[in-house]
Amino acid sequence: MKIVRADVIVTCPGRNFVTLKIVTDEGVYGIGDATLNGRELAVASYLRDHVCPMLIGRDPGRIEDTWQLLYRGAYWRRGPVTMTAIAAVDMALWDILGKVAGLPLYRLLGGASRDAVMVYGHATGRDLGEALERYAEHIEAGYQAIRVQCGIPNMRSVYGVAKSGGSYEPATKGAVEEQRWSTEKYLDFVPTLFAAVREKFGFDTHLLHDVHHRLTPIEAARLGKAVEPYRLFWLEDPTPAENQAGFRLIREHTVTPIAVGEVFNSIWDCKQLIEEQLIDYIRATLTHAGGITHLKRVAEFASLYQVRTGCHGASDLSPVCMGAALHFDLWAPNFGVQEYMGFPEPALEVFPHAWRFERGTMHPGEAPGHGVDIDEALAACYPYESAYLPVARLEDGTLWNW
Ligand code: KDG
Ligand code: MG
Repeated sequence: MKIVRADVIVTCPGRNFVTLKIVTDEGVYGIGDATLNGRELAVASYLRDHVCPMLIGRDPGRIEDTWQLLYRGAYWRRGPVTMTAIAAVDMALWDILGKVAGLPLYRLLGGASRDAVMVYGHATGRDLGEALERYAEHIEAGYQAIRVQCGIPNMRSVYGVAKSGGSYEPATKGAVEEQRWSTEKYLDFVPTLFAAVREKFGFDTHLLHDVHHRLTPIEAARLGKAVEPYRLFWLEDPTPAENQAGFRLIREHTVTPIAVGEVFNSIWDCKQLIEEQLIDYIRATLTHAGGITHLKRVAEFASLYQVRTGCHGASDLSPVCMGAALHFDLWAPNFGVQEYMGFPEPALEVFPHAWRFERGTMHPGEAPGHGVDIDEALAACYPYESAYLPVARLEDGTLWNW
């Protein structure tokens, strides 16, 4: 079997997605997600202009060799654009392998380690009352794990909260949105939020929260310590992770579990964090961290140190990533939880899928491969729309981590 075509499809059914479709001489094809939020066209070009021509004529079954070729062969290793492009190829090749074998991806990986995948949903409110209402709705829908984010008194905007009170989408069309941030106001308020959740709903649900890189290590340590009584499932991205050793400071002060890694693109981004057991959950995703071949390596390495997976699953990772991630989660022996934000309705139509949601858990389905397809004619009805992630500034105007 040989690869005869590799096409990049850019579409915006509610938000932008980049998809790679690899077609073989036997008519079997596979698809992979190549979406890098706010930088979509860079990956599309990397694939179209540099990677796709290299794939023509190759045996689609040589997945590992193709991964090594694209990683080592580029000479310029790692980085989000490169690793997202490699991930898309890898995902599409595993999809082809599953279709050829007539088996769902999770069975190729070694079979199911559990009956279904626990997912966490997002309860977000512009104020405490609204956040508690959304939390109650998630319990009603059967979620066992719920992330809570909430507007901060006297702060104009905050990460993770939709302005309209509907579902949250950070990318904005047109100009880059500037948000303001006050660490002091946030740290003063956020323990109140967790206290209110536990007081109203008890301790039966797993409670998660995303700090979104906003604190310094010592501030993160203070927060982790302050919220210990509310027994969080995890505190996510408490501080930027370029300096992996910085997490030692957090660990020295708190037993609140830490989750990191949605912006990571290779095992080298988390090597020290995992080896020194500075984190509890690794959040790297298939799409941004080199696909199934590489994330499997990360998960296996993490398992040696009792670090569990908690894959990023925001709505800017396409339904293709979601499908593949659910197979990965069903297999991974050290799985922790999977993020699930849902998708805009048109996106679900453009990407017909075998996965299903049932009362806080998901299953990838039994279709061969990863079980997600693309309706190209429908995708063409939603052309790309330029959109950017916001930036954050401190109240005095200093640019901060968004
Ligand atoms: O593109 C950026 C989003 O994926 C990110 O802001 C979402 O932090 C996020 C999360 O935990 O889902
Ligand atoms: Mg996050």
